[in-house]
Amino acid sequence: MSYVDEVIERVIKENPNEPEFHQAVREVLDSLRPIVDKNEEAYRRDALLERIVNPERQIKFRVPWVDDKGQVQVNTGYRVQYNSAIGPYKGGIRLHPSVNLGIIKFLGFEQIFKNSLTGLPIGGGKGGSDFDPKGKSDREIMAFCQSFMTELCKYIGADTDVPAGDIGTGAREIGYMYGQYKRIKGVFEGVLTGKGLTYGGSLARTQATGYGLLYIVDEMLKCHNDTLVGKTIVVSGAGNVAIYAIEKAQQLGGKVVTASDSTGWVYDPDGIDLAALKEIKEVKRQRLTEYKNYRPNSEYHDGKGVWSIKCDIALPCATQNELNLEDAKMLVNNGVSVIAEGANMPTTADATEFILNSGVYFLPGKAANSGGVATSALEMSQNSERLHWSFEEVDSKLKGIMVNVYHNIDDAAKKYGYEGNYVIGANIAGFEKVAIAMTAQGIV
Ligand code: NDP
Ligand code: 2IT
Repeated sequence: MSYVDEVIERVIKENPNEPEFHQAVREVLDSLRPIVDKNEEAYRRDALLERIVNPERQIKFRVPWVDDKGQVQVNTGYRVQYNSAIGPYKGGIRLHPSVNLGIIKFLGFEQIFKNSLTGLPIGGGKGGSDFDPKGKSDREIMAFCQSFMTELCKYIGADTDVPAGDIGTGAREIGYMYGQYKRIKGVFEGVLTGKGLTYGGSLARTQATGYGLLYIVDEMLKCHNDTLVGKTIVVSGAGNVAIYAIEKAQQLGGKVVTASDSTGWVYDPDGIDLAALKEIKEVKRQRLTEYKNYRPNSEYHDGKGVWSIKCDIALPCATQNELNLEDAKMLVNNGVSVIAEGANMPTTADATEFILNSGVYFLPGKAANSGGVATSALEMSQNSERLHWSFEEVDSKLKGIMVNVYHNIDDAAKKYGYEGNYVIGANIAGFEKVAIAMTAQGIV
């Protein structure tokens, strides 16, 4: 049996009931075959793959808090500190009822290679809780965030582990967590990113993941003598990533016709009204059903369905496994030419394989959504030097980083004989740097 297959088998056996984690490990390790084949003896001797699939540390803790009725609620908190070979652990905190250890491990594992691709000195980590922020009052959100941080603060720090936002964790939650960290530890430091602009946050971090997604798509199109101008774009999600992907897509001349949330989706043939979407989601925290009140010509549908709309470019920006084989077939039959992942692992394994075989350009999440964490690393730099850069400065750095990520994954794919396969390119390019650092640092 090949080394890669041995390690995949072992991961499945030792981590039962964690299908998303298995999926992420399989996707990465499958892509690494060309580089593992070349270095098999040294990697086997050093158990490099066994070490890279095993988190350095995983922390699981109780999060008790009191709701508005005086009832005590208990959630579970997690932080998986996956790999610190190239920098302090870095990755978001997901607050969603579907969170469990397997979900956090899949996200943390992906984060190692994503963070490496940015070219910045950040290791991989992820955290979260099965807490559901939906329908909670501000006070309940604060109570949860304070309790979560009361435990988490023992394990993080500006030079050890720097969490940030993800699904369900935005500026409000980061603010409450930061306040509690500062109160307990007594230090004002860059321990979280995505902070508010008045207390150490970076300009353009809010926009960064969505903007970065469009910058990398734009660069890829440019390298294939094409542009975003006049393209019809389908987006899923209506959160942080989706909103700023829509904004940049519109600025670059594309027409975005859909958005979705966990209850339904909207189709607006005249192009999404971004001001309305921001008002509904960022200000009022309402459901997408409200969108029709702003745009009477739009359609609202319950459930999922954005992938049935004919488009040139598809941008999944909601959650894992939201684009399956059936969806991929619809997109390809309708003539899609680019699929780029704003979310983490939104495309199922069989859908990814089908897309790669159909000649559609496919940019995997660890490259396509890396602008968010890259800008978090820029926030860390600003915090360390106690300076604040302008929006233009951060945005232009972000753009440069995304252009570099594209060329790194494109070059790696070519170098190993898989031109145009950006899944293989991203996994190999991300892995190479981490592998060299781990080897240099000895058996730790
Ligand atoms: P938000 O919480 O801001 O938005 C998430 C969006 O996806 C919401 O519209 C939400 O709908 C929808 N959604 C969430 N879970 C589900 C589900 N199970 N089924 C259907 N819809 C769902 O999160 P972000 O925009 O920050 O994150 C979106 C994706 O991007 C995630 O995969 C995240 O890991 C990834 N990502 C985020 C980065 C960041 O900087 N924020 C960076 C890189 C990747 P509803 O409002 O109804 O819950
Ligand atoms: O998945 C991700 O890259 C994020 N949620 C952002 C992590 C970060 O540290 O900014």
